[in-house]
Parts: sequence; C-alpha cells; structure tokens
Amino acid sequence: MSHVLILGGDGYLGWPTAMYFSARGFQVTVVDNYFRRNACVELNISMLYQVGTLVERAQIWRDKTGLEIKVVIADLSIPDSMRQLFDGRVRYSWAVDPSFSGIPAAVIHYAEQPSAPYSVMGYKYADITLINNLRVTNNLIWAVRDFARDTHIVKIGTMGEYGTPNIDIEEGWLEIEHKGRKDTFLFPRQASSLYHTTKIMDTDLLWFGVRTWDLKVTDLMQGPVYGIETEESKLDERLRTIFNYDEIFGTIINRFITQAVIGYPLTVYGAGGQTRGYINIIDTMQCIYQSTINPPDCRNLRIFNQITETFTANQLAELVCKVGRARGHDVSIKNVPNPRRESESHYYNPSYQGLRQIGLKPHLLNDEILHNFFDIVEHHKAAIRKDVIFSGIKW
Ligand code: USQ
Repeated sequence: MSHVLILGGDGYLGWPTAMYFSARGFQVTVVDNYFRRNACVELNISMLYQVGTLVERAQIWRDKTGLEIKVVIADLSIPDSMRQLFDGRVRYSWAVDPSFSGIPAAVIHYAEQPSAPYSVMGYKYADITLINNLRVTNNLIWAVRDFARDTHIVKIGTMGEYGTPNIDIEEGWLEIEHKGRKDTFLFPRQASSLYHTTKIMDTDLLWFGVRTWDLKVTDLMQGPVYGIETEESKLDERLRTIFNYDEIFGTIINRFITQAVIGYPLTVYGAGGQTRGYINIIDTMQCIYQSTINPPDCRNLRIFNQITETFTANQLAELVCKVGRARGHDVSIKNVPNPRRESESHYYNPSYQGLRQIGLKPHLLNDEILHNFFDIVEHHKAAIRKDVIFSGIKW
C-alpha cells in the first residue's frame, strides 16, 4: 500500500483529504502544528462548531472504519521537523514490515497560512505568512531532494497567483514569441495579497527544484473552496472539517451562507463584479486524489487550474439569497466598501480542462448543494457570532 504524507492535516482541506485517502486504501500520515486553531484563539475568532484535535478525530476514524491515520504534531517551518518525516526517524506505526522505509509515494502540501486578509493585517502577520509559507516549502524541497527523490510533491497553489489579467489564463504555462523566437515560461503572475505572493514564490521554489534536482511536482492553482460535508465525514459529524465564516479565514460562499442564516446582509465587497473560479470541497478531494494517483510522466512541474466554474461576487450573493429566502430566511445583499485592492470589473477567462482530463467529475453549485449546506449551518445558528463577520480589514 502506498504511503501519503499530508502536511497541514488539521486544516479545512487537510483533514478531509486524510480521510479520503485512508478510505481508498492508502497509509496516511497527517502533520500539523495547529497554526490555524491557535490563530483563531489569538484573534478571538470562533469557528461554526467545535472540532476535536487531530488525535481525537483519528481515534473516531479508527473506531468507525478500523483504519489508522497517523498523527504527527510538528512545526514544519523548523527544518528538522520536516526532515524527520523522510529520513527514517518518524516511526510509521502501521508499517508491519520492519524494512519499510516510510518514504511516501506522495506528499500533499497544505501547510501554509492560507488567508489573504491575515497576510496584510500588519507587519507581524505579513512576516508570519512569509516566513512560514516559504520556509515550509523550502524545507520540503530539500527533504525530498536529500531523502526521497521519487516522492511526488502535490502542492496547493492558488488561482490568485495569476491575478486578473486582461488575457486568457492558461494552466500554468505560456508560450511566448519574442523578436522571432519562441519559448515557454510560467504564466505571468501578479498577486493581490502577500499570502498570494508567497504562493507565487512557492511555485518558483518548486520550479527550481524540478529544474535543478529533477523533483516530480504537481502545483494545483485552486480557487476559493466551499462546503463542509464530504463522503467520509457523513460517517460521524465529529469527523467534520474546521469551518470558518469570519472575515479572515472564511471564504465567500461559506461566509454568505452563514450570514444568510442569521439575517446579516450578505457582504458583497464593492461593486461585486470581481470574478473568481470556485470549487466544491468534494471536488477538491477528487482533484488531489486524481493528481496523486496519476503523477506526471516524467520529472516535471505539472500545473492544473483547480476550479470548476466562475462567478462574480454578485452572482454568488444572488444564488445564496434565492435559496436562503426559499428556506424562510430574511436575506438581503449589501454592497459594502471594498476593503481590498482589487478590480471589481475585469476580464476573466481561465482554462481548466486538465483535471477533467485525468478524471475529475465536477459537482457544480446548484440549489440542492446550497440546501444541503444550509441544513448544516442552520443547525449551528445559535453559535454564529456577528462580531467576526466584517470589520473591514484593509489592504
Ligand atoms: N468577497 C466578497 N465578500 C466577502 C468575502 C469575499 O465580496 O464577504 C470577494 C473578495 O473581494 C474576492 C472574492 O470574494 O474578490 C474571493 O474572496 P475570498 O475571501 O473567498 O477568497 P480569497 O481571499 O481570494 O482567498 C481564498 C482562500 C485562499 C485561496 C484563494 C483562491 O482563503 O487560501 O488561495 O481563495 S483565489 O481567490 O483564487 O486566489
């Protein structure tokens, strides 16, 4: 059986990914330092519901399925914490064969500070974001270079690396003709936050590792994700992922549904014409899985755009408003002054065929998906805090 290492295994995507691979026969190890939980405590942000620690959720998973997810609590920005995962010092308890090296077939890298607003709240937060994200990626490429050259690195990047250019966005690469000569380069990047800037720099680190040491890498440019439930979390609600609806860690659709449930006017930033590519959390699972089981043919930096459809902020507000009202909620939409420096009306035409070609079957946003989502959020209505929804963290 293949071993998959999930860095950032406590996060919104990390824990569902761990269950997804475990359920499909992989040996799974999750690694996390609880950064996100601790940041929420420090910033006085509460999540929609309490979530058990990784050790507690791994125990519940074992009770329900008989499958083990190994948990390592470690700060991966410390080089040795990363290296111990690859050099034989961490004992992988499910490895019955003593000669088993533990070297993972794939390492899925989510271990980053993921919030754009957090990264621009002030110098301290910009520094945490830059140091954490870049050091973790640098530690990873060196650990793979030194101990595990065949391990496939699957990295979550972001569509925000491209920004909103006035030309079509390709999947990672662009052929350029200049003064009669042609070459292929990374698609031009222009981030709109320091968080997104670290993702650009991550891509550059990975590309260096591929060119110089022949590393095998898939970089997934993902758009904002929405949803709570995955096939695996349906087994027991204590297996659900962390869910933020606040201004710092919450993403737009998750926020809008939570706002609708408590009658808080949906916070469309500015004119609301800003367009992004979106993806359901269950499709994120598919994308990560298909990318892992279909590694690139050769030592390569393979890039996919991990979205399934595009919407403006206004369109999302309208969709949530319609379903919320049908369920009897008092939903309204309010265009609040945009706290971000971003274009509110722009061309946006990304290509995103690659993941479909390797097996993604998209679940597009529709009323049924929104109704199921409302069911869960309504259940936790009493816990929703209005004070964390909007204070206007400025860029
Ligand atoms: N927006 C609103 N109202 C809100 C929240 C957001 O209008 O209450 C707008 C924003 O102005 C932005 C868009 O919705 O234009 C998306 O914002 P978001 O907060 O959902 O997502 P973002 O800050 O871009 O970051 C999120 C994740 C990040 C990931 C990124 C993908 O937090 O980890 O990399 O989505 S992307 O946006 O494609 O760069």
